[in-house]
Amino acid sequence: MNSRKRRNAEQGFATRAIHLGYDPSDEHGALTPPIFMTSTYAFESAEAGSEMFRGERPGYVYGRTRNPTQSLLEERLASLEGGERGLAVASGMAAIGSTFFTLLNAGDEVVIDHTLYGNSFAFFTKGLTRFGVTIRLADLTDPASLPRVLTGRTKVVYFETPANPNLRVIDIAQVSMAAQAVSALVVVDNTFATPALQQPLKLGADLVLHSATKYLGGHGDLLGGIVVGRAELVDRIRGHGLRVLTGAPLSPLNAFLILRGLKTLELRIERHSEAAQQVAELLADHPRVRNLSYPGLPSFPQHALARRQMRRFGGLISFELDGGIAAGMAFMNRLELITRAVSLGDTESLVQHPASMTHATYSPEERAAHGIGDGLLRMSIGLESIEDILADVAQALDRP
Ligand code: 3LM
Repeated sequence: MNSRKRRNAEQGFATRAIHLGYDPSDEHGALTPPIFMTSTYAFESAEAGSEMFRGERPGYVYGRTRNPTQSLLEERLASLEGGERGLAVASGMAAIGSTFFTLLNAGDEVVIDHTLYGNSFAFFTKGLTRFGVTIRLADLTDPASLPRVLTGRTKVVYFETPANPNLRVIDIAQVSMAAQAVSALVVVDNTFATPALQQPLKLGADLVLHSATKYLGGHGDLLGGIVVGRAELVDRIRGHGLRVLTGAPLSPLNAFLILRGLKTLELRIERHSEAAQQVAELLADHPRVRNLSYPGLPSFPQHALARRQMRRFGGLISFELDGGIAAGMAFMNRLELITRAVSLGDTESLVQHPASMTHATYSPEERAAHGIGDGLLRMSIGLESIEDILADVAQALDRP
């Protein structure tokens, strides 16, 4: 490591997000890291290739497992999350798949919080259960419930905080302590908060994963996923889960775009959080709004925990309107600036209806039991001028 790279490792969050691991003098002075658009790598000799395959010689072999543009992204994300090693893959679901196919065997048990992104919930309850894995659901907002579902077979405890779509906040340190007591690994989906707001590894989690499609990329123009944690664990996920089982690497172009997104992550999250706080306050004062969830509101049930655990409260809000699903749909259709679309964390403000969209994988009974109301709406507050976002929400609420 040259001196510039060494210095990077000790610098602040935004500095590392912009510089860490890259020295322009290594690449003809190019300010921006190059995109290595290659699927395979030439071996210096036949023997060198064989040695690389045996892991006896460092170097790049084939793009399904490693690529230099990805490596830079992995190094930066690992630093921002406070972990040893990162792994970049094709999507958030690829991160979840590669991780769990590596960690689990038939007969193992996984504890999941009952509120997860719809396809993550389906991955566990409809996917892994086909292969002899038992899934136990828990309400992890109440850590006292955890010992009741942990058994000698529990391999992993998995949750999102804040959770998709209703933003429930889970105490990472408390859940990690309880899981450690039975030697279970804790895996946290940090997509909603990003490392700019919380770093689960520092609170006791073993692995953090992301849909990089959201805030990390930040511009709604790519799909990607990231896993970060101890080198031993992440190397296993790369060598087995990614290479052998999912075969879903991130493209070098998308690695480049996520590196570009990371440069403004801290700035963007500040602005998303500021705007969302203002929209949440507007909604809190409106007589037609019910079940409003935003961790930054003093009325939010876990506001004190959110304040302890998060630096700010992020860009997502969920709520229902008087009149339920029909009123919610009408509100969505009246919005003029805020775009009707799934996904989140983009520069554009987005609104969607979880029961019929992102969480349609839950049965109506599961949604009812897990606090995902049929009329619930989820907004991802973007980076447009805050007064324009507020005006759009206000007109859609008040127009008959
Ligand atoms: C969504 N979410 O609109 P990808 N973890 C979390 C997520 O929110 C998501 C993933 C993992 C949404 C996507 S729904 C058709 C669109 C907390 C995705 C999965 O595989 O990169 O989409 O990540 O809530």
